[in-house]
Amino acid sequence: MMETRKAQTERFKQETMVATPNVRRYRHASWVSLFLLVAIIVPSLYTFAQQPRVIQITADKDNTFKVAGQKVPVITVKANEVIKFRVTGHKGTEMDPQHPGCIHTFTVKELKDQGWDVCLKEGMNEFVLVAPGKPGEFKIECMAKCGKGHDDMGMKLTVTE
Ligand SMILES: [Cu+2]
Repeated sequence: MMETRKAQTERFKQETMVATPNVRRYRHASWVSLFLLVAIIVPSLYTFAQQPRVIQITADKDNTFKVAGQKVPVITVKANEVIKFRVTGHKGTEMDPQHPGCIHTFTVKELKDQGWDVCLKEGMNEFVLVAPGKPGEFKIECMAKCGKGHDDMGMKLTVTE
């Protein structure tokens, strides 16, 4: 028996109606996964871009601060810059009872209240500090009497615009 045009149309409608939701669901799913992918990647890129700069310093056993590649250690940072310090500490010749447990300290007198006063231990000391908001010259000093050379144990901190 020949299928009438009406019947054909009817059958087509039915097939389409059955097929459409699946396609829609599939399309929907791929948009969701694309969205999830973007939602995961974008924040991680953002976080990566926000990582603070790392500055490596040694607070050495001869009671000096050292920065690799610099004869006279100077640290230059931007105003309000967030810096991650990695300070390797080596015990000097004396321990200061005034600073129990600290082989040296990493101190900027004017910035003590902003966290720039860190007790250094033997080995790796990692800490994050925020540079002051205004340009200027500061001195990073050791406040723990660590033996010969302690009085000169310091390094320049330059804050630029
Ligand atoms: Cu010292």
